[in-house]
Amino acid sequence: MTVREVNFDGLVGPTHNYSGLAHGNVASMSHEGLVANPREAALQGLEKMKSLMDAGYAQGVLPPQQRPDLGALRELGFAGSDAQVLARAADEAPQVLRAVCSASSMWTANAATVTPSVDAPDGRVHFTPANLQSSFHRYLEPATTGRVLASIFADEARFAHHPVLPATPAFSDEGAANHTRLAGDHGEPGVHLYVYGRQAFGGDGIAPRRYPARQTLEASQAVARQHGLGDAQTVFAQQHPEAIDAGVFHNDVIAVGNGPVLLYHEYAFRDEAGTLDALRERMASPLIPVRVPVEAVSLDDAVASYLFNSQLLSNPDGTMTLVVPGECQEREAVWRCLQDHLLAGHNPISEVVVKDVKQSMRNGGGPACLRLRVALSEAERAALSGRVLLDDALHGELVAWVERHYRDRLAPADLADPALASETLAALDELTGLLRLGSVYPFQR
Ligand code: SUG
Repeated sequence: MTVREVNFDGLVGPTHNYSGLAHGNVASMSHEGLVANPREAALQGLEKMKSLMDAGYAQGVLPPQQRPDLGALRELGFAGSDAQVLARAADEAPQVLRAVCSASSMWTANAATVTPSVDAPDGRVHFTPANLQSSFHRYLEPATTGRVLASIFADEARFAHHPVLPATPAFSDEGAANHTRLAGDHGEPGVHLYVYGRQAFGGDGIAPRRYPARQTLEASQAVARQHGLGDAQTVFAQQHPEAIDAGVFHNDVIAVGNGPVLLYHEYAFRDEAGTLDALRERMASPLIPVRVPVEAVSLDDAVASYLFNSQLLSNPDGTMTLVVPGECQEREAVWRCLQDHLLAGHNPISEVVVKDVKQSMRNGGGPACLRLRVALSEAERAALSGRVLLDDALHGELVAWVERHYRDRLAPADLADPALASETLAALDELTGLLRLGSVYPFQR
């Protein structure tokens, strides 16, 4: 069975802006108020997708969400016409308006956790949308995420969709950004590494002090249970609290795995040796750990460059390509580590590709945040609904769609403009036709 990983990238939505909404995410906090360029952001994302597609990797696309989320504003008591709702929110609760305008669904690594069919007892691909309850702007995502995933992965004989975990701190779930599947090859049975920041019930209480831990052990365990994974297939490891306090708000900011390779920073796990041992005990193929010591790359350099928020991709000849953000070139220690330690070392990484996703990076989203990995067999790929696998024609249509609808300047103050809301709805209505997704947005229902 040929199983390939498909990277489903989130298309950046027309309301992309810098509102400083994410506490503990250093880039989001430090870029608050900057004027964003939504058009450039979407085109940067599409360029990344196209170049990876051209290089032979399977590439998919997921649509942005409906923003501003007028339904959320109405639930919060803002009443009247759409324009009145926006004007009242802008006047009485500007922070709430910023949150309901966030284009944060672009970071599809947080959309869901996915288990490939080869690992699931019922032979189906399993999905759980993440509740993203740690922040209000992201808590608004899972309902639409669930509808989008159900519309694309609609064949019930092949795909299983689970409910979002209870949206409460004990089950705080941020999806695939805290989940790594390790296996000799994508088609072989894998071991699932779930990384959590804190334990809600019991435990020894050791947790970050400065910034929130966004994933709990209990949430990760519940996802593994929903997907039918047993002890022999799962490892639960606590993230190093110091890393979270330095701005590592997801595991994918400090580690990335692919096939048998786990590329990670010395401060990724609270118990590094125990985590590697537990993986080795369970894996059928030898684990290939690639460790970056703190002397080579400090936590600050890791957070600023997003070295570990890279995509590690398998090539047909057994080598791997690391897709890093442009910011890695700007930090000397990081660039040196890439050349001297990673490329020159004994590991399958044979190529580094640099991508410019600066618009997303300023909100703390690198190449790996922008994609949800779904390993699919040929038959599963053929069973997808909608038009979401990228080819030249779809890429061209999406670029033209962005150029037709997106602004090239958006400051937080512009979010109150009622024209932005109507422009966005017109764009999204056209997009669901283009991607053949049906009525996934609240305004279409
Ligand atoms: O949840 N930023 C996102 C970035 C998510 C990155 N994803 C992964 N690491 N997988 C977050 O912190 C900032 C939005 C703003 O400030 O306007 C934001 O939500």
